[in-house]
Amino acid sequence: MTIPEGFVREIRLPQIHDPRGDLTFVEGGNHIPFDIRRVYYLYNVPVDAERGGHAHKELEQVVFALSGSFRMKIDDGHTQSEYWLRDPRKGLYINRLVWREMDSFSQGAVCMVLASQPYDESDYYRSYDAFLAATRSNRA
Ligand code: T46
Repeated sequence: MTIPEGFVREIRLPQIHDPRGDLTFVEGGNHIPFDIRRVYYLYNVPVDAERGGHAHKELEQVVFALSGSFRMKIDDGHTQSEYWLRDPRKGLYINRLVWREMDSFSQGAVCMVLASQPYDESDYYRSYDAFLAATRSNRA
């Protein structure tokens, strides 16, 4: 996963490896560029499921594939890109005002998300047109 700086970027976590297996940790105030206010995870995801399909007004997040893999399609209102998450040491930081769609989940995939705010439905753009209008006025 090679990701340019901008609306998304890679967050790389430490890995402690020994014969018993691997250990990775996340420290608030160190590895994540915001105060972690919420953690949630997606699991039991059918392989043909599509999730996301929205953007956030203020929320920042870092998304990890703790197990298995999935694809994230990212759109900043100008450029589209896609990333495969498959390494539990590597997260995808997603800034505010970024449209995301997730699919191609492997069997048993687990997605963990660290978020900068508690859940708030009013923070969502679930309409792509409303998202595009917001990016245009934000970046004008
Ligand atoms: C994102 C991707 C990666 C809650 O009650 N609390 C929560 O913290 C979350 C995230 C969701 N919900 C409720 C809201 C909906 O009724 O759970 C339901 C499913 O949420 P949603 O359709 O938004 O789930 P995803 O998987 O499409 O999107 C989620 C996050 O919402 C989103 O911010 O980036 O995961």
